[in-house]
Amino acid sequence: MARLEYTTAGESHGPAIVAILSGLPSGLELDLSFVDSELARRQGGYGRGARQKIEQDTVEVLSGVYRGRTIGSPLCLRIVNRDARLDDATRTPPVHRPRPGHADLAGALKYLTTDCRPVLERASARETAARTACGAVARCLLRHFGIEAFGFVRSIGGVQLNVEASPASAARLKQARDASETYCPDPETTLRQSEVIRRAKIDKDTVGGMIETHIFGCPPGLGSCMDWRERLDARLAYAAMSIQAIKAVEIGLGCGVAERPGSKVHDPIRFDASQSGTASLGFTRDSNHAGGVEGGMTNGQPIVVRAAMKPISTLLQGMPSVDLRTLEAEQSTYERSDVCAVPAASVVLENVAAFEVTAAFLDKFGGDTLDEVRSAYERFLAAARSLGTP
Ligand code: EPS
Repeated sequence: MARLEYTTAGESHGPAIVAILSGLPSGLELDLSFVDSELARRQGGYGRGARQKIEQDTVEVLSGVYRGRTIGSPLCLRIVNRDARLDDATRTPPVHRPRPGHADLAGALKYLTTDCRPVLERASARETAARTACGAVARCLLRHFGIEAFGFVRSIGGVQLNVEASPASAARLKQARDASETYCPDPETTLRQSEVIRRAKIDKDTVGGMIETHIFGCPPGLGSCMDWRERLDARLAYAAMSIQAIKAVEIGLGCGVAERPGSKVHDPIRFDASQSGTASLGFTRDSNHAGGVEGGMTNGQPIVVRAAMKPISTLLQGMPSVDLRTLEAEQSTYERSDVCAVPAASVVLENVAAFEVTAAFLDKFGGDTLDEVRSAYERFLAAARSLGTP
């Protein structure tokens, strides 16, 4: 069995964004309406630009499926770009004045060109449509095992939500998040975040924020302490950091671990037999500062990943830059863009994090068919629950 993985192709204004996803077992029913609903959420949120009024992202599955179920071969997923105009030089003109913060300058230097257009088209966060689709497909598998991801916006422009997510509060918070135009599960914080975005738009500026994902129901033992490449926290950080505009990633308490003594960081271990039917297998913790990962492996607690998104680097007011043809000082180019894409990024993080958990899940329980995966999973849980019993 190949490891679960995917690659993407496509440019922001090319004909389509595609992904090749391989390593799923056969027999998995794909819930494409769920995948499309995640794509629609990714397009939304207050602060998005005009592009999202043009696109209506839906996924087409071009391979790997027979009568609605996977057959074990690679899936080819396609999301068509309605605003496909890469060959129209009048509508996608060359870009000679790189935007600070975007891929423009570094990419132009790397590819030895004074036209940043090809670089920015590929660097665009439009690619995250494909990444979201792959994560949502993977979640069709996780659901069979009671594993659910919940992502939301923690802060925008410094306006922070002070609510903790837990398995018990997740359903209520999800409802609140889905009613929020900033994808923040609290109406009052949503209003204040929206105001920050509205202000940035008036000021011809942009704003970033913090996004957070919790994954509930993971059994212990996903990931590995034996090989640095298999550490789940490292995989999650890689997936999160590779989302466009992410500049920092935290697991659990994250940067907070540096400020406290060990006794205030580590999560005391207890055993409660009444909880042995849950993902913790009965090993309850007083807190979850570890964010569900110890030694690079899940410990049965919810996985918590947080990421910091910088403000979008296309500013209507421009930024000091240089014309690459003349090397004269100029304001950076303005391209149609978003004022704030933090809500969208929260959907991307939720799905890419779920994808990494699915990959680790299949590393441990993988088989050619979904039934084999289920048997391996159940065998493991039975063995783990019998630990310590005479
Ligand atoms: C992006 C610029 C904007 C965003 C885009 C990312 O696109 P456009 O230049 O076409 O208006 O909307 O994101 C998406 C298209 C998307 O689907 O997320 C950029 O420069 O990275």
